[in-house]
This record gives sequence, C-alpha cells and structure tokens, in this order.
Amino acid sequence: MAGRRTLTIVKPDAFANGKAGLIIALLEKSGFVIKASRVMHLTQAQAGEFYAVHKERGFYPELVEFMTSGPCMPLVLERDDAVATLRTVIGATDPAEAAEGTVRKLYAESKGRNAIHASDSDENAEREARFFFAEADVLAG
Ligand code: RTP
Ligand code: MG
Repeated sequence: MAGRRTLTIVKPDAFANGKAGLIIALLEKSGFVIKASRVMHLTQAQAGEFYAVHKERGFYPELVEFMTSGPCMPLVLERDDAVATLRTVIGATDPAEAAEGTVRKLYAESKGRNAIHASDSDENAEREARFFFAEADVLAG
C-alpha cells in the first residue's frame, strides 16, 4: 500500500440514514479511487477485535454495540497521501467540531454515531485492510 492506500468504513448510522452513496460520492470527488469494497454486518467479535485498541475506554461497549447495529461498508481507497488526506476529508471525531464540508460535518449524527472510520497511519491502514479483505479481493495497480 506504501502511502497510497487507506481503509475506510461507512458506518451503520450512514446506512440507516440512507447516506452511504452520498458519502462514497464525496470520497470519489476528493480524489479517492475504490480498490475494494464489501457490505457486511459485523459480529460482536469482529467489532470488538477491530476496535480492540479502545478496549479500556468508557465508550468501547457503546462503540461495539453501534458498529454491530446494522450493515457497514469497508473500502480500500487509493490516492496520493491517502491516510492524511482521508483524515482531513472525514473531519473531527465529533461532528460538532468537524470542519465545513467534511463527511462528519455533513452526515454524522454524534461523536459516537459519526458516519465513517478512517485509518490513522499507513501501518494501521495495511492491518485494517487485511482485517476485511484477502489480498485477492483488492485490485492491484
Ligand atoms: P475512527 O477510528 O472510527 O476513524 O474515529 P476517530 O479516529 O476519529 O476516533 P477514535 O478516537 O479512534 O474513536 C473511535 C470511534 O469510537 C467512537 N467514539 N465515541 N462517545 C464518545 O466519546 C466516543 N469517542 C469515540 C466514535 O465512533 C469514534 O469514531
Ligand atoms: Mg481512530
């Protein structure tokens, strides 16, 4: 992936609110190309493992509950400076603090139900992509 790829998840609130397509359109408008995608309903075990880094945080049970509340959509995205650019495009964790025009400002409900996930480093992007996709499921080139 070498800096050109990142992993995002369109979260269950976006699906429940009928905003998944609009969010993907905004990502494409921001220069990202979709290299892999799937729609899935995470199990408690999957959501718990994906967010294991937050296990000791007070919001963890609520986060796992939310991420298993309905379908979500992991995608591998590509463009220059992918990780940092996507973090800018999604905006701050809390939509009340997110900049105008960001995914979370436009489409998130709250700090917990915040429409989208994005990897926060190249290393995590690689690890998170492998969490959802086999190598053969991600477009090469
Ligand atoms: P993400 O990992 O989903 O891209 O979000 P993030 O980096 O902006 O935020 P992070 O601190 O990694 O938190 C992960 C997710 O946990 C939920 N959260 N709820 N109620 C709360 O105080 C709270 N804080 C975090 C959000 O869904 C957040 O995206
Ligand atoms: Mg995070």
